[in-house]
Amino acid sequence: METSPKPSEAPNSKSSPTKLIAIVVVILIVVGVAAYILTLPPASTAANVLMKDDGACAASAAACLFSPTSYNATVNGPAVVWKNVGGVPHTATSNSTANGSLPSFNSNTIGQNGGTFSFTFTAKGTYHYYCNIHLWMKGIIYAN
Ligand SMILES: [Cu+2]
Repeated sequence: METSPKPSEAPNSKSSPTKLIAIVVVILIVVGVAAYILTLPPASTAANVLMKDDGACAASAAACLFSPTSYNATVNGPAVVWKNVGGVPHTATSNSTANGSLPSFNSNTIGQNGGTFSFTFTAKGTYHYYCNIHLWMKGIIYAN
């Protein structure tokens, strides 16, 4: 009876460092995977309209534009996705004066270097919109 615990202690004392190493390895793997996921670029969103600029967007600069200038959207989706591929922030803001009673939309500021905004058009019509930061940037969405 007294001798039986002694053999079981020996494997225990050997397995403790092994368990510790295993735990450390698991932690390292988890931390490594988490760091990898966190440093991945955001999933690329398929954009329909790109916001382009020359990095300055001086008043009335032709280099600042929505591309394409006009885009055909489908009512009730898929959503239209704007992507800012320029070097300064932009917005996609509906021109409620020109659009009358059509639903309005406003992206608020879309960050440069890849910021996106999506909007699903729910009513057929011609939507004029502009950048609220650079008022000379204008675009049209034809929702059908
Ligand atoms: Cu802009």
